Amino acid sequence: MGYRIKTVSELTGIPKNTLIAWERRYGLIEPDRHGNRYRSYSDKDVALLKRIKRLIEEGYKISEAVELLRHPERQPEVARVANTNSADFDSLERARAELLPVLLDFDAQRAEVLLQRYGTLPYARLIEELYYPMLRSVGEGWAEGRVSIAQEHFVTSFCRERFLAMLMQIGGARGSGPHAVCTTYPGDLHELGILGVSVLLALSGWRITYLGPNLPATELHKTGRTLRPDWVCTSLVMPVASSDLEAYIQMVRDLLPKRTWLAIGGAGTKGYAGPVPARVLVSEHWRELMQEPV
Ligand code: B12
Repeated sequence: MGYRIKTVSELTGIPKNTLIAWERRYGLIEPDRHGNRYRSYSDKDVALLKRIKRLIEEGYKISEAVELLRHPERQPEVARVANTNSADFDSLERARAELLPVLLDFDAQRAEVLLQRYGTLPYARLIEELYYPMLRSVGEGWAEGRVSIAQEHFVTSFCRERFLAMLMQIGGARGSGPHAVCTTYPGDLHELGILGVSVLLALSGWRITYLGPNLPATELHKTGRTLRPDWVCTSLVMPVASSDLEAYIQMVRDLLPKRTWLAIGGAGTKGYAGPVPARVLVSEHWRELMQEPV
């Protein structure tokens, strides 16, 4: 003789409605039905439900807990993310502390599992509080000889893929807001700053045409004439001589259609004290783009 649902609920601490919902949704436990009347649970069912309950308390989502019980061989991967309930990520510091070592181990598979847990967080938070700080710390590690070039490349391409996926998922190419064409300063290969900025603008409804890094100024001219965007956004990370930056700003400004704004930002623009013509914004802060009338 099995247990009735009321008893199972008391034994496991799982409400009756939840037991029924899980049965319908996941079918992991299908209790006997006596003459199709009431449910009858075995000891094995109760033990399984207690395990699910425990996994949820450890921080798994119900779908993950069910998956784990169906495929126990995946335990090592999923176990890495136990005790990291996404609701706890008020600060993404812990997420960073978890994700970075996994990436430095070149373990894309485990990184994916971790990301599923953070996946419920808004993209803006992931970019500004997880990916950017992680990239900065990789840069420090590289400069201090703790992070190899291969590790830096791996983390960078992982982040790049996420940013591009976000951009596509938001529909960055179809935004109905201002149109921005984004790239980096000629010779500057650092594209993650501007790629993140592109996602952040797309989240505000901007339409983004992302051209990748290292675009010659003359190409910007052609693209500007063809697309007639509201903004051309260039990122400069490596420091250049102030006179070079001034010449670039002047040339691009002259080449672009009059109505198009030029924004240039990134660590390499810090301290620029040269002239800033009309319809040019030199700033590290992407939100400032939204304050200019287009
Ligand atoms: C990944 C990386 C690379 C990759 C880039 C690959 C790619 N696809 O992007 C590669 C391997 C190519 C690379 C190469 C080099 N790198 Co590198 N790199 C980095 C690293 C680790 C991350 C860069 C990044 O993506 N940052 C992303 C975000 C976090 O930063 P951000 O660019 O500042 O963006 C923010 C703002 O500035 C702003 N912003 C950025 N752009 C724009 C644009 C607009 C319009 C606006 C409004 C705002 C805005 O928004 C962002 C968010 O706030 C940094 C470390 C670091 N601190 O950034 C080093 C770093 C930038 N590199 C460095 C160096 C030295 C190099 C090399 C010279 C190394 C070498 N000897 O070959 C080369 C130079 C290559 C070149 N010609 O550009 C140094 C630069 C030091 C310096 N200031 O002189 C750094 C700081 C590492 C370090 N700690 O020493 N690098």
